[in-house]
Amino acid sequence: MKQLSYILFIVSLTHYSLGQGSFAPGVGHVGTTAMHKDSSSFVAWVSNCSVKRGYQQINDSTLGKASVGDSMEATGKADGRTVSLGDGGEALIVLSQAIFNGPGVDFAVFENGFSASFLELAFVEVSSNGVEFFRFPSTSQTQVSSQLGSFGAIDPTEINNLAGKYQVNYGTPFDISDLPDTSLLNKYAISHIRIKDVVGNIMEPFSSKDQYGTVINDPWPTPFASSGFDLDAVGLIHVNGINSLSSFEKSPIVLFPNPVTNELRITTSENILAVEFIDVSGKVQRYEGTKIMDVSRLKPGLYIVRVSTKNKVYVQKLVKR
Ligand SMILES: [Ca+2]
Ligand SMILES: [Ca+2]
Repeated sequence: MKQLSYILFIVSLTHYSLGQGSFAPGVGHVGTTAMHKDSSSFVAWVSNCSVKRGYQQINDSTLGKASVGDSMEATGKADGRTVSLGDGGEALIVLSQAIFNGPGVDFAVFENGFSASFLELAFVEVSSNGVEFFRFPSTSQTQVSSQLGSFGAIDPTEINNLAGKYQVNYGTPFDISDLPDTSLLNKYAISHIRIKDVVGNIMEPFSSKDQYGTVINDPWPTPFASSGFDLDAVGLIHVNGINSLSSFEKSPIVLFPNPVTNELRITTSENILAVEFIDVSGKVQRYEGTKIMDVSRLKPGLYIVRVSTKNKVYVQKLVKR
């Protein structure tokens, strides 16, 4: 719900003061975790999306469902064009190549908020089998004593692990490490991402709650065709088996020998800035800029090797014996 709300927002000039909450601040402030769409961390963008729309306004089905945008608007690089999910609506992305829990954040979700404080929020969930989904543990410290209103302001420092924390062109990052360890989720082969609109209504039975059971206050009511979370794009950072990703060139990196015992060589015409070895528990060991390295100290097992050059990141699997 952006066009109408923009005008009303300017008129109402709602303010938020920085630093009320415990979490990272908005774009342009020290300590923000917002990721610009041109960040070289993104190695791919999701290429498909299906949407289950919610009602424009969950307590009044006569208004119909949200209808702005097509699910294709959520594919490709973030461009400010979006699909509106409606109250409680969902977007499901089936990844063409699985993503994995690498060092730091692993993917980022883009919305089209037009300011640092007009935010529409969504839960983010992932799955490695398409059946069991696990929700990132979210926190909202926004007051719950009064409904925010259709154009209410949210302080991003009061929001964590909810998509929509940051404004247009800036993704909200997610780290798979934040999810619980369970045999039902393979953090090295995440195949699905699901994004579910936070219903802003703070009253039962409609309210959405964070990981602590606290109600999440979000702009509402929303009697608009563009109601709810507006999904722009999902940028991927740690992608397994890069070769079949259309947006990625075939890797010119070769690791040998593979399996390796003592000395590993990396052949590439590019300058290597860093090499990281990520084991199945997510532990990272880092080597700086070298093409021949002694890996005899690595414990035997399967590793994901992340090779960073000036412009790209290449990912290959390696077996250590
Ligand atoms: Ca991670
Ligand atoms: Ca888009």
